[in-house]
Amino acid sequence: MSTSTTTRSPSELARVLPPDVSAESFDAAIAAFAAILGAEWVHVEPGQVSVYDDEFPVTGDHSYTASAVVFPGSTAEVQQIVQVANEYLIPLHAISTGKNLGYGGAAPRVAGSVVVHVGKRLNKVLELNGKYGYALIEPGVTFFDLYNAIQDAGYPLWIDAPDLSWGSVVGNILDRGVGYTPYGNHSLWKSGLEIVLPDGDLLRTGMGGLPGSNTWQLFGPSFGPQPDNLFEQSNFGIVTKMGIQLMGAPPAAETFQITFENAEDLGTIVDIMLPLRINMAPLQNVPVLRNIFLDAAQVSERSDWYTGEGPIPDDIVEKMKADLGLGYWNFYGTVYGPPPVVEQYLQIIEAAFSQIPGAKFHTTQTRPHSDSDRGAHTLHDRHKINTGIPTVEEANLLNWIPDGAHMGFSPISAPDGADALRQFRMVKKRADSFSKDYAAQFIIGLREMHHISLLLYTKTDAQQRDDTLRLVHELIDEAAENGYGEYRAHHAWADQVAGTYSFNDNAQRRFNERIKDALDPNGILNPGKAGIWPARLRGRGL
Ligand code: EUG
Repeated sequence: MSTSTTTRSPSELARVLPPDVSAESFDAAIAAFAAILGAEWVHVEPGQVSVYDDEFPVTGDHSYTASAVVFPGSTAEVQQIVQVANEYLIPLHAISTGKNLGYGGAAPRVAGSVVVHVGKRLNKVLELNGKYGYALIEPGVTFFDLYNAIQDAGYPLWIDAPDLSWGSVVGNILDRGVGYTPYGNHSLWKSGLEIVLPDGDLLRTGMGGLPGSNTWQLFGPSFGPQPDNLFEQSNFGIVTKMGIQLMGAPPAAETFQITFENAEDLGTIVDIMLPLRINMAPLQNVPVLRNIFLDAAQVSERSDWYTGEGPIPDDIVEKMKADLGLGYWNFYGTVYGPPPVVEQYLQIIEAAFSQIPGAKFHTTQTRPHSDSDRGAHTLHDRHKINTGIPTVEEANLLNWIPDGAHMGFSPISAPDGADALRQFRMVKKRADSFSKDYAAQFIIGLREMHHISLLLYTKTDAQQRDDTLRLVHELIDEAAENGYGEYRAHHAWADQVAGTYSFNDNAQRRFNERIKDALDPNGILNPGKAGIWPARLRGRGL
């Protein structure tokens, strides 16, 4: 959790109460929380609570401001907190560590919610198993923590790091984060959950349901339905433990960078890529295709290149490419195995992409890290990420513009050249019209690509902030008109995104609401998260 100072001015540090809750009721609930946790683990001072504001504010008001924060020290305390919330109808907003930059940070969907900072005190690696390669962890364990625990134990196991490893492993998985080793689809590798349900009941999924079982983290399903994925991007329960399976370290690994000259090479790149990826060889990891702005922002600031009005002109883009030794598109991936296999896979990859005129192929060996070659920076950072080493280098992106923040626009694309080009042109055209740089990457799964645009804005500039939010709203609608949907969303556009999945009179929404109402009849847990509203607060325009 960030401890940066509040973005709210002192005069704004007023108390924000939840909907339908009187000050008396609220105070009684706070007293009950303090009786359970001890007063030190209940924060109500606006100065303490405001550090849970979205680090990247998307509005200028208190739409996403919490009223209090509580810090449970055990699963039993989480259950008791939930029971108090039911009694006083207090909306809770459970977070692990609350990073989730570009998607709302730690902030609740409903103003006045009480943040349950689950990971603050529940931050242990409960078990690390070298024989089978798994960990059982609590929500406060960050990617760095898990990495360090593995190093301390000396096991030849890897984590699968996201771009920024300062956040929670559990939180990342529950918001369907991605990583970049062969285990990059994080959702697939969780194995066994412990969950406090919205009425305070306690559930262990999978083999964890069988007393005395020693296979909880070995086999995700068990007998009967496996509900685990219902707890991702939802508000159906508070996860207090998670099993996660870990990749064994391979004998060798090497990372490549292929630079491609032209923006319009995108279609050919993707079409060459698919057959190499879909069978998990020779492209074994989750490769990424990043455009020039994303890479340039790792090592320079926008004002180093351009200080004029409007989007960065083409001749400046050419200068960036030349100075940095990068292409308009830059493709990064890693191959793993015994050294001869690594060597052979690299040769196949190089040969395939060399069909594209102007393509240049590098590895960490042929393009060493050096201060004089800034274009090598991302290659070496991706090598760390792709070989299980946590970093936070990608945060350099925020220095591209002053007081940088971003909103994430994240449609899924088929791994097809024509689709990639259509999505690229769609975002680029609208970004240009807002004088905003298209800084993006395609993250390549097996049969889909996450097309992530980091829509940067100066967070202290209200006009830029409001424009960027408008841009996101427009893009979601345009994408949906073309059959494209997002994989993840900030609270501010979750309802809109959920609304695009509208088949059969919004059957998905209706299904989610039926589950929500069955599990959470008082509507206390993360109301509105992922566009799922409980009956009590539905249709209220909150
Ligand atoms: C990134 C950012 C995302 C995401 C996946 C990956 C990486 C940025 C803002 O959202 O969903 C470099």
